[in-house]
Amino acid sequence: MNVVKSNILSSFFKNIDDCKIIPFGSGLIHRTFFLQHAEGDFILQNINHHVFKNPEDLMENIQLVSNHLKRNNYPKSVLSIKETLDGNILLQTSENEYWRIFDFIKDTQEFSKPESKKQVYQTGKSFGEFLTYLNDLPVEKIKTSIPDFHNTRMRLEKFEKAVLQDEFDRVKTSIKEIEQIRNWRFLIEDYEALNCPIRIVHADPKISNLLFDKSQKVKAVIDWDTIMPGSVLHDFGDLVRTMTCEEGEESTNFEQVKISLPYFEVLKKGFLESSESWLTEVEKDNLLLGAKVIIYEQAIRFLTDFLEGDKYYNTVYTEQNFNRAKNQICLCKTSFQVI
Ligand code: GN1
Ligand code: MG
Repeated sequence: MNVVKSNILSSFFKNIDDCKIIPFGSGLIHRTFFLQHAEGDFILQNINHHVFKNPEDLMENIQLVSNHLKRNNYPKSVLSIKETLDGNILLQTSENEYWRIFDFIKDTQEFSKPESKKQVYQTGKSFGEFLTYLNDLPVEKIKTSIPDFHNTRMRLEKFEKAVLQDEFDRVKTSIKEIEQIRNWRFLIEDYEALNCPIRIVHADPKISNLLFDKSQKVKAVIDWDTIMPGSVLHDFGDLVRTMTCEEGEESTNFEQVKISLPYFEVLKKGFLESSESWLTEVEKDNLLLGAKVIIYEQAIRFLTDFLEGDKYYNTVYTEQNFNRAKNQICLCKTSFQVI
């Protein structure tokens, strides 16, 4: 599956004789390669169009954001698209595959989970800064890369449908968890009552979507595919979800799945330091609700996928989505202890 056909490369380069292509990174959604060419180093990607139904839209978003950040002297590296020889930002092949190329950002390192309080702080600050630089780009210009991505109400409806259908006879093993999901329904109402402003958000903020330089400073925010109109509360919430628990979402060490208060505090400090000036009072006062809602939503998503037979998230063992859901339920419980 790692073969990249020469017609793909020759759509981007006049000369493809000395290309070197190696599978790259840990992403589960797209197929990603490191590409060495006489013109330079690049990232070549085959976009998963089952998850992203309109690859053109997300590429247009990325180009807009990239140009906007460059124009406004954003202090970090940005994603730069390499166009095809015909001047397109995306290649669609006759087999209905979508390919794109970015310039490679050199001399970086990645982390899959935070290793220190300092990294948690830097992550909060870098995503706050990213949103700050996007805040004066008109939100109407950005397309919704995945419709209803953080529509928790709709996620809950889909969950109820999956419970009702119980196609894989898995409801009987998840009675407790289903009840818990139903009991937290009020979080949706609490969130909706805020009427948060719709802004441009990253929608997948986590440490693995940052590139650090060799001196441990953040060099770039990456994975811009989910950039879309949304709420800052959701981005902050996802940061809490992924950055404040030392056990990751795969952990079955459920007693240890909890929000670390010192991590929560530095995350919030970093995030607000770079975004406070333009956030509304409602947003600033409800960051914690954002965390509760997003953790709740993730629990719903994992449990729904378990009930539907593991169609969306990759799994390597049968109960994996069930365990992920239990993990997120534990994390959500501890979010009620944060004040
Ligand atoms: C997916 O593949 P990854 O880790 O970037 C998902 C996120 C979830 C996450 C949970 C497009 O992200 O929304 O929070 O899994 N992305 C999409 O691990 O569905
Ligand atoms: Mg992602």
